[in-house]
Amino acid sequence: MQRTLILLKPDCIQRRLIGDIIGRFERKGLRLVGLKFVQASQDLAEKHYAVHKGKPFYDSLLKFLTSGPTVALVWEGREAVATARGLMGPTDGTKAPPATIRGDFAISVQNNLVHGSDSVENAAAEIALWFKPEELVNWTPADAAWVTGG
Ligand code: IDP
Ligand code: MG
Repeated sequence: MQRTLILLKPDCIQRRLIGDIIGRFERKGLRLVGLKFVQASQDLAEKHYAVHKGKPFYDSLLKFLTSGPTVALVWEGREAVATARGLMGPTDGTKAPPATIRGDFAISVQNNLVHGSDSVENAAAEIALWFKPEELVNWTPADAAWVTGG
C-alpha cells in the first residue's frame, strides 16, 4: 500500500470544486487517511515547491499557493502515487485529456486545481511537511475487500 499527498489548491476552493474533486479520488477506491483545510504560509509554500526554486514561474506559483486556503489530503491504496497522478492528468489543463481532473476543470498551466506527489519518496516527505503523524487515521472501510480484492 502506498500513500500520496494531494492538495486542492486555492483555485479549487475559490471555484467551489472541493466536493467534485474529492469525489473523484473517493470513487476510484483510494482510502482517505488525512484531510485538513490550511492557509499555507510562505514558509510552507517555499518548502513544498523547493524543487521549482529558480524557475520563471516560481514566484507566481508561491503567490498562488499562499493566496487563499488549500485542502490537504492523504490518500492510501495500491499504487496510490501513480493512480492519483493519472486521475489528475498532465500539468497543462489544455493538454490534459477529458475525464481527468485537469482535463475536465482546468485550462491554465498554473491554476490546475490539484497537486499530487510524483514519487513514493516525495510523497513521504510531502506528507510529513503537511501533516503530523497523529493527524493521519488508520482505518478499514467496510467495503475494503470489494475494492481491493483479487
Ligand atoms: P505537476 O503539478 O503536474 O507535478 P510541476 O511541473 O511539478 O507540475 O509544477 C508544479 C506546479 O507549478 C504546477 O502544478 C503548476 O501549478 C505550476 N507550473 C508548472 N509549470 C508551469 C509553467 O510553465 N507556468 C506556470 N506555472 C507552472
Ligand atoms: Mg510536481
